[in-house]
Amino acid sequence: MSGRQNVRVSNVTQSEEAAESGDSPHEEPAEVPIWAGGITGAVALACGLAFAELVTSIFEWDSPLVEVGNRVVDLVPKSMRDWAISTFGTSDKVVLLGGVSIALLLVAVLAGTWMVRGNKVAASVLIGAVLVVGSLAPLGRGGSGPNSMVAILLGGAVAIGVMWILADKAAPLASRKPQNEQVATASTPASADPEPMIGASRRRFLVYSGVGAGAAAVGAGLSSWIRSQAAVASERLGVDLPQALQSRGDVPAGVSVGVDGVPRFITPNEDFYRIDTALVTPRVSTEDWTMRVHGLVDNEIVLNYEQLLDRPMVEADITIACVSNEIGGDLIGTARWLGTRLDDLLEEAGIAPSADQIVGRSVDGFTAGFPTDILDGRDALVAVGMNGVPLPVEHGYPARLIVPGVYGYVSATKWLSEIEVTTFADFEGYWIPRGWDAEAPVVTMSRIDTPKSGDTVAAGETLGVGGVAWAMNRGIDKVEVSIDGGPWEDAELGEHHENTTWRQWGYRFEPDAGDHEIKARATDTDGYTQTDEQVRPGPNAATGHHTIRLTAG
Ligand SMILES: Nc1nc2c(c(=O)[nH]1)N[C@H]1C(S)=C(S)[C@@H](COP(=O)(O)O)O[C@H]1N2
Ligand SMILES: [Mo]
Repeated sequence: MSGRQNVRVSNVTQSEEAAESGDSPHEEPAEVPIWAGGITGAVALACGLAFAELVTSIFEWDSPLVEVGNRVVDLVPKSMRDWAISTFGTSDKVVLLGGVSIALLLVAVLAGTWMVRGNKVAASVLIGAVLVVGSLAPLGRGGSGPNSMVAILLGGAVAIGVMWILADKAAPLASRKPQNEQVATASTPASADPEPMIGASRRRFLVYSGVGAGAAAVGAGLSSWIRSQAAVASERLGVDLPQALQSRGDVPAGVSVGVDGVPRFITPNEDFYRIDTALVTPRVSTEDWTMRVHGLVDNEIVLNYEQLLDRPMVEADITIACVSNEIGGDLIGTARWLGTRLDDLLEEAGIAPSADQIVGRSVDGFTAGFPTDILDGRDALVAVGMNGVPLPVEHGYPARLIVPGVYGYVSATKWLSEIEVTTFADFEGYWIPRGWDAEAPVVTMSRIDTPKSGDTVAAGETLGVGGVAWAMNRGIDKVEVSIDGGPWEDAELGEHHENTTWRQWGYRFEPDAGDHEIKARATDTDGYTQTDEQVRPGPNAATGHHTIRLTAG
């Protein structure tokens, strides 16, 4: 250490060095190289822009860059605007945003260079001026106005912060490499040479710059992804669904059993249960969407969204349910689905005789398969509509499978991208290796929706007990109720609608004062009555009678 200091002091004073290297002796003795200033400015700008874009994309505000670009368009003379449109055509937006970005980059490089060379005041004034002008640009022209202003100022703050950090890391780069050979020959250890120290500083500066640039890239990528998600939601609002060949007409009023507290026969979309393996709901634009029917088929079929909508459409009221529903649980819902018939589509494809499984594959990698012989004429659909609107994004927009009579995990693939005809021996759907049965017909079940377990009701007054029962694709024949372990009594049933839907039931009685236990059980049209054996879900659906306890007082 002392050796090196001796060398520096005795041999390499800074003025000597400057003179030897031919620089003007009147200049600042050591300056941070210009490239470091450029990088500082560019990285700071990228971080600031990415931050502003990210914030605005999260809050669904307009992009500040686009807002500023729009203001530029407002300000330039019409003749220039016309010239730009005629010259650049549909790329005029890209050229405009590119122009704004390049202008910002030049300013940032200049500010960065001043900053690293110690002209912090000049750099701050320059950045401040650009921020004031930029943040005023979105005001008063519709768009996100004040929100964009806030975003630009926040982005500016981030840019300034990054610039300070990088300027700080750039400062050591000002140390000069000694010019005279004496240093190298001064028999000092290599580590005493300032050159490696500059190398280390340079590396540190570049690492910080790289981290900043990486963060900016991640932020920019994230914000553009968020915007594309929002774009799918708004695209969906513009979808015009075709009419079904035959309209079903309204669900008859008689399906309702008229007991308060029993859920609506058709479940509103916003109340419909949801089961997704994906952490983030896939957003699939119809622009990029196709569905391929392949595997053990004679003819592969590939459909885009338009071609799918051009196919004959049918409407069907179908209840779907989740196998992991607990007794009394609410993982079940009924909707009026609009879609094209799966059996017709597969007939066009031509299923090979060796096939025994139809697998739906989702864009998110989820798969679900059911036996080919399920397609016995029932209304299995490639669905595009749910209760009169395009499938909600969470329920599989733009297309999903709906197959009455089997649980969702083996059939109801959302964000459908492929239908593969295969065999059970060759392929297992997503949940099968995870311990669930490969075949999963819906188990006959009933649920008491009202009253709720633990309720207190009026003694001696008529109490409406009610709920739903389901045995999809067979249909419900009977629901019975047992009070306090007494005999099974027939409940009243809502009008039969379709075998593919649940059925409402109700039972009225006058409870005596005291505690009561109410059980329900359903019988399907095959004559099967729900077993009392209590089994939790897995590897197939739960069984047992839903039982509630209440107090009359
Ligand atoms: N892509 C995909 N499709 C899927 C699932 C899933 O996790 N991912 N879950 C399935 C299960 S287990 C059920 S019960 C139904 C639920 O459909 P819903 O969320 O529209 O109610 O979707 C099925 N389709
Ligand atoms: Mo499920």
